[in-house]
Amino acid sequence: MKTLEINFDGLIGPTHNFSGLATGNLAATKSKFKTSHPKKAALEGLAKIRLLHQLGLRQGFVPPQERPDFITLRQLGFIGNEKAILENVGRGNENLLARVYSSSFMWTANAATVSPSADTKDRKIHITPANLATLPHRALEAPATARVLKEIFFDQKIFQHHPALPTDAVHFDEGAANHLRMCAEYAGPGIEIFVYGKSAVSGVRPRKFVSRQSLEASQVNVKKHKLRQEQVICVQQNPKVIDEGVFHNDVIAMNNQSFLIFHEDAFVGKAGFLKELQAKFSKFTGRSCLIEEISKKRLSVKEAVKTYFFNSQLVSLSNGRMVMLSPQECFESAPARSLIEEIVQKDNPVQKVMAIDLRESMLNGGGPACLRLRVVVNEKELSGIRENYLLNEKKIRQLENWIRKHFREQLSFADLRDEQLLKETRTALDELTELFGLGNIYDFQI
Ligand code: SUG
Repeated sequence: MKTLEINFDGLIGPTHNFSGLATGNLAATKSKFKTSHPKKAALEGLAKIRLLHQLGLRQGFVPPQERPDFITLRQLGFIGNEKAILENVGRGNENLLARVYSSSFMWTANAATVSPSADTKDRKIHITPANLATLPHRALEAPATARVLKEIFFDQKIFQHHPALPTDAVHFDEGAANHLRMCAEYAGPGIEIFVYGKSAVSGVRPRKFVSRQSLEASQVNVKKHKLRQEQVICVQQNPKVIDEGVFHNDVIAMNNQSFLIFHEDAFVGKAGFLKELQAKFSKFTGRSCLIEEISKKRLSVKEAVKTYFFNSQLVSLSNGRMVMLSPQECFESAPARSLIEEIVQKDNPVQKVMAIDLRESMLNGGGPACLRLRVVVNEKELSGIRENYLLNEKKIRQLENWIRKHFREQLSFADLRDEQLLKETRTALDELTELFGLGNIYDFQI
């Protein structure tokens, strides 16, 4: 039976803006209050989807969440009609206004952790939405994410949906951005690597910025996903690199199948980790994995954060070779560019590196790999995914027209107070729901 990886990209929402909400994310902090360009942003995201589709990969999408988030505002005690609520929030609380308008759901690498059936004891695909408990604007996403994932992966005989972990100052979970799966082929067993930044109770941790993933959260995911300990590695991300702006593991390491590329400063206890990985990998796959370690001489952590080299999206083509989709910014940096040239020449599965222009997402600290959630399924399991959320050329064109029709060219922070923006956003989401038959994923009524 054929097994494939489907990338579910988050659609960039009509309220995409720069509010500097993500402490420890240097790009987002630098972009605070810049004018954003929602239409350009969404079209850039869609261009990546189209490219992957044209490369022969299966593509799905996760629709934007409703913004502003009135559910949260009402929970916080705002009453009255929506216009009055918005006026109240807009007058007194800029930070809250920014939070409920954030389009951060677009980075679906943070939507959930997914374990394919080849790894789990009950042979189901396990999905845990991330609680994103570290940052308030991201924590808002979890309930709607859980809902849409259940809608997309509807067949509960195939997909085991878990609730997001409790928000309890112990279990901080940022989803697939801190999860790597090494396998010889998608159909076979994998080694699942859970990268955490701190233990909530003991051990070293960053000094300047927060760590977003806790060991305790990763351990619960391992248990709930019914993974075998022999197929799991929990490794700590180096707190020093978190303090340099590496807020997720996917800013310092990437992988696809048996190929891992990582920065020499990415992990605590690197030698032990690599030894364990090779041992577990060969035990379960009968092969060895291919590891490319990038020295800081080759690429400093600072340059890695600036270019998002490690957030390149590494995908397999039908010929078994790989393509690396790297942020445009890598091609504008001498060290990242020469690294790319070297990777293409070296003896490894990468056939080609392509530049991806995602400037608007990058300004908020999100590169090509941040925008997608990987889901490995075989042909039978594919039938448990709602077709409406899978893309083809026609649907990509429909999405393009939808973006062109509804999204603003630009948005400044002051525009978030504009009641008209709320109306436009509602109309856009309503049309998307109709166009794609998305089911009952939004609470609002037009
Ligand atoms: O959580 N930025 C996101 C970027 C997430 C990138 N994802 C991965 N690396 N997988 C974050 O830091 C900025 C929003 C603002 O400030 O307006 C933001 O949330």
